[in-house]
Amino acid sequence: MALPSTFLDACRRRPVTHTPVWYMRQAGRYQPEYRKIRESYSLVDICKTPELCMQVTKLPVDQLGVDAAILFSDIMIPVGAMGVEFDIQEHVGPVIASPIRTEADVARLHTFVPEESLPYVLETIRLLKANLSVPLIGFAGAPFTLASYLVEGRPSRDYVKTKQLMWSRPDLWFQLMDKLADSTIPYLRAQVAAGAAALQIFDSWVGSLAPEDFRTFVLPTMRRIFSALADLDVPLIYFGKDTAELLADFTETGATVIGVDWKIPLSEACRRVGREFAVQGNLDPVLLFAPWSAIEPRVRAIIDAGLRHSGFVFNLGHGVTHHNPPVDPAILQRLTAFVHEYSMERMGMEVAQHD
Ligand code: 1CP
Repeated sequence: MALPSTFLDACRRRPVTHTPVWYMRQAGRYQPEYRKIRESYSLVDICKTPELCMQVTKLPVDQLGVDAAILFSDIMIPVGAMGVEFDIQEHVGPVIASPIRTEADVARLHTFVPEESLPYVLETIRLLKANLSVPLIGFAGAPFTLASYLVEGRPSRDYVKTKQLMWSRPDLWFQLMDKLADSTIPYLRAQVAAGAAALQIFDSWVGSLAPEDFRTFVLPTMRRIFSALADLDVPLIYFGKDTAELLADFTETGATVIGVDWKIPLSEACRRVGREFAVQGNLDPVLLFAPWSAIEPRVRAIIDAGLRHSGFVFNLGHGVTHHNPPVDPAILQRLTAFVHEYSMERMGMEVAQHD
């Protein structure tokens, strides 16, 4: 039988005794233990070594006391299984050997059988399932965000080539989106079959689109993906940065939990999303470099708004920022404890008022 989980309950908009919390990029460079492992292993090496990958995934759970783990992997891993050669470069991010821009490039992309092409990912999930005390979140990159790397060839600021392809060759654009969706669906289903208890789709850069373009060029594919996952009966989280003006459209994707970045007050995000969806967010990740006296009132405001909504998961508005000097892990530990204690106190006050 599945263990009780405040994270899963909150995602399903069920009553909880405290607000659950996890952090995007909770495993990574800010941790001295991760930096140490990275001296001997590349990111892809870690992903391909289940024992090590389990250890890296578990680290923040043991150290911070978060309510969920997220599989340690990268959105580019399944793209490699589609036949794309890439490298994750230090201080840059994913770099593609030959960017995907023509009909022939798109034709070369192939779907894959997760158990055959990415057995190590599924083995890691099975190990985690047996060794974790909290639910594991599986994930994938959304087609738009993956396409942004494939088409630009590397991280981009303005997505000129991506949008050019989208507007000049909508037929080819949809072929690319379809191929990415055709791989993403079985990949995410395989993660759940191996033991993932929730799924998050990272559409990190979709906020670069005007709402009209989101609806035309992205929404149909996202609907197809989420509807192909609906029968799994696990929470389906959809997250992107700079998406305040897209939140209402996000509710039409079939996701059940909407991720929110920090550029919109959580109360307003909840209003835009409506009561049928849980929300997740939304502390500015750069606040983790500020003194606690600056952090605490912002966290209280987020929790106060989240508790008025049905279904709330505390998170950052994007991943833990990689910077030198790095975020102090002790701050994340303190933040986690504070979210738990403050939310419990607030819920206790509400119960008392109703007595
Ligand atoms: O080598 C390293 O250690 C470099 C940093 C790093 C890490 C820790 C990269 C390169 N990927 C990862 C792991 C990773 N990537 C995780 C697991 C960690 C966790 O959350 O605990 C996850 C969920 C991702 C997903 C990912 N990769 C996203 C979506 C989330 C987000 O941050 O928006 C994206 C956009 C990527 C691409 C990518 N991979 C790595 C970097 C530095 C980037 C971003 C590059 C850019 O700015 O465009």
